[in-house]
Amino acid sequence: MKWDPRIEEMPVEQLAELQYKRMKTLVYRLYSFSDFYHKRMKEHNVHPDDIRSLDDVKKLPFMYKSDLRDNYPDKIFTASQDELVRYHVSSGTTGKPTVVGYTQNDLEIWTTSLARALTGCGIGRGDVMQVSYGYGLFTGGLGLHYGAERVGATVVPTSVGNTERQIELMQDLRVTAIASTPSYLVHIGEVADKMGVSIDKDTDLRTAVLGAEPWSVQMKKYIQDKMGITAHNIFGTSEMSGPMFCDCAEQNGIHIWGDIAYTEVIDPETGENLPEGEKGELVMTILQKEALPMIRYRVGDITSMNTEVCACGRTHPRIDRLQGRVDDMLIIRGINVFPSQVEHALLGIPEVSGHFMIIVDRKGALDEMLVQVEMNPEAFSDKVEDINEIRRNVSHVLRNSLNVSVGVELAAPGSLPRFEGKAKRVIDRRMN
Ligand code: ADP
Ligand code: K
Ligand code: ZN
Repeated sequence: MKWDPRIEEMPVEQLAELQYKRMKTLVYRLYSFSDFYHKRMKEHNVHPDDIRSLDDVKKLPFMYKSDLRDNYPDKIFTASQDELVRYHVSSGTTGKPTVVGYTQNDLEIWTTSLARALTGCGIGRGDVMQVSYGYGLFTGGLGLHYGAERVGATVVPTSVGNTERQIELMQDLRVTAIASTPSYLVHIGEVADKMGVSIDKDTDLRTAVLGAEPWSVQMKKYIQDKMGITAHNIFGTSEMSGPMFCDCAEQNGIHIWGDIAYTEVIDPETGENLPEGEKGELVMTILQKEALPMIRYRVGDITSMNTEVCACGRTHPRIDRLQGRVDDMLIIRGINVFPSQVEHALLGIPEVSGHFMIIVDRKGALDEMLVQVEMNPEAFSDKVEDINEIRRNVSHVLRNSLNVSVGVELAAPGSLPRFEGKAKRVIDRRMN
């Protein structure tokens, strides 16, 4: 089933032609109307007239997450306040968040993209879809919510948390599909087991669209074989609008809608484009975005590209399951966390020092993050109440700045490792 077969099955040459036209329009528009892009293109000695084919896109400069942070909150926006209808906020690399904005048309394209994605997973009228992504500043909840309504599914907007209640509702409302992080779905399965409910046998849940964090083929197998749910892979970042691209019934790569986005995979060291099938850093240009345009955005995820027409008939390119990141971003329960954010937050607390370690592990299905931080010698005390008070404060500050709960352990001054050269502050035990 396809939401918009005319577009989704568009002949490859025609799709390339459309991409080229949109790229050209975008580049001219931004060269003329965006100070940021005008300057960036000038610095790289490229003029819109230099783009004479899709291949010439290589000549255009990259855009980075740091550009969004440096232009906080909205200096790169190309829509006026009158035209903006929504903001979402995501994590930056240094504790400063990045803000993305949407015009009505941007929301429409995002929703359309999800309508195609969900239809491709067989979700539509008659389905009851539980949206167990967080609703709020993150894009997952609201994005999937409107996408599911668009295809005519009945939405149960549970958001994340209160898992037992989610399982009761799943049964009572005969939920057939769910959107969540893969680890949260496995957690739901474990809680259900404890309640004596088998997701496979005692619920109607058959389809899941899972994303916001890397997940392995083994995890997919577990969800499909043990929980009896077809596990689709959905991908996107807030800079693109949010989750928007998904695999289809073939479950063999994520379709990136070519009329909406132009995809490249590059060598992260040299910036050179890599041949199809080779693994590298994902770079995306969103061809139709009004409020926050993105040309050659360095997404940071590692994947490879495949432009072969899919067995489902869709002609749009696919990317392979994402294999982690080129930078040090951690994803904790779907939430992006940079170690530099932790550092930034700790610097604001007088009782602790800048020496810290982050230990990430998985308790059951869920990520647990522990921050060990040294106390400052002046604040060091042997009174348990004092220590507990400081620890509570540190966890509170971290929770507020990272948007995710973390465990905190206070260490004695001088007790944590010191590093020569690049500090290795993260121990990630999740893949063991
Ligand atoms: P979201 O709100 O959808 O999590 P963010 O912009 O906060 O969007 O996070 C985007 C990042 O999340 C991606 O760059 C990627 O690292 C990770 N991510 C999202 N979906 C997937 C997926 N299906 N597989 C692996 N990683 C993913
Ligand atoms: K994420
Ligand atoms: Zn397909």
